[in-house]
Amino acid sequence: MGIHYTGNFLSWHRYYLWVYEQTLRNECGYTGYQPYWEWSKYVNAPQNSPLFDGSATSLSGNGVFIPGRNDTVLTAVTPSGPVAPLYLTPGLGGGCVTTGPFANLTVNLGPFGNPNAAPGPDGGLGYNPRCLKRDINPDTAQRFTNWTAVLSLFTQNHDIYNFQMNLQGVPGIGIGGHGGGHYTIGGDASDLFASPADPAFYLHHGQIDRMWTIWQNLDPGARTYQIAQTRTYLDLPPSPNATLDDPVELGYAGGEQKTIRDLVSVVHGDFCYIYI
Ligand SMILES: [Cu+2]
Repeated sequence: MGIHYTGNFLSWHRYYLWVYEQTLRNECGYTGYQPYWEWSKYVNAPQNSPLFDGSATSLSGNGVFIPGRNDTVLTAVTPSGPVAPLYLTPGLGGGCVTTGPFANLTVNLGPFGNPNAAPGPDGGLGYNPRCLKRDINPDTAQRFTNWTAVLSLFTQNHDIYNFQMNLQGVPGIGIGGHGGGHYTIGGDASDLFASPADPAFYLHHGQIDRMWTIWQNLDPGARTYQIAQTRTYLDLPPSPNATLDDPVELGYAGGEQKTIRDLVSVVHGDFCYIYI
């Protein structure tokens, strides 16, 4: 609960992605790069995109369609109280992923914090092997990740607080590109804790990281080392502002401890990459 709506949201996820990419290379013999998913490119029919069309070169297709489902209701509590709920229509799937390279992939963690699934054993933190589910949702994609919405992140946000709030979604107003991508894939990818079990998570967060990099590079002198927000989710409970010297760690997922300062630049710290 310390990596969303916090000062380390962008840096923590950048580091997590980088450790994943390093692991693919160093332990699995992968020689490529970590790609990203430009949401707006396939916003009208993400289920038919090269990422999700179920072909051999995709990240597998949609989940099996389950008819007759209700809207997903998203609620949030902010320091000034509960906000109006947001309603997302059901997507085009909802069941297990059965096509493409990740057909029959097993997800072990969760559900946890997934409005469409009851918590798993131990409140969602226990071992719970089951199929990977998706519910690809063009309606959610068009609402939150259309090209105008993506572009406005750069044209409307002149400090990191507003940028990262609008990217994550202002509670009660929207879910931003971050929530938009998670809920466009749906199923396990919209689970607060289990979403990295869907390999598409890494392309979604590659895009998040790309958005941050582009925003920083519009004014690198002023923006690269800008951070905002505190150390707790929406500052609940209240906590100090995050600082560049705050430690960043991935726990069981690996990697050594870093500071936010080590992670904010893609070329000046430990990293050496750009987005093209
Ligand atoms: Cu995310």
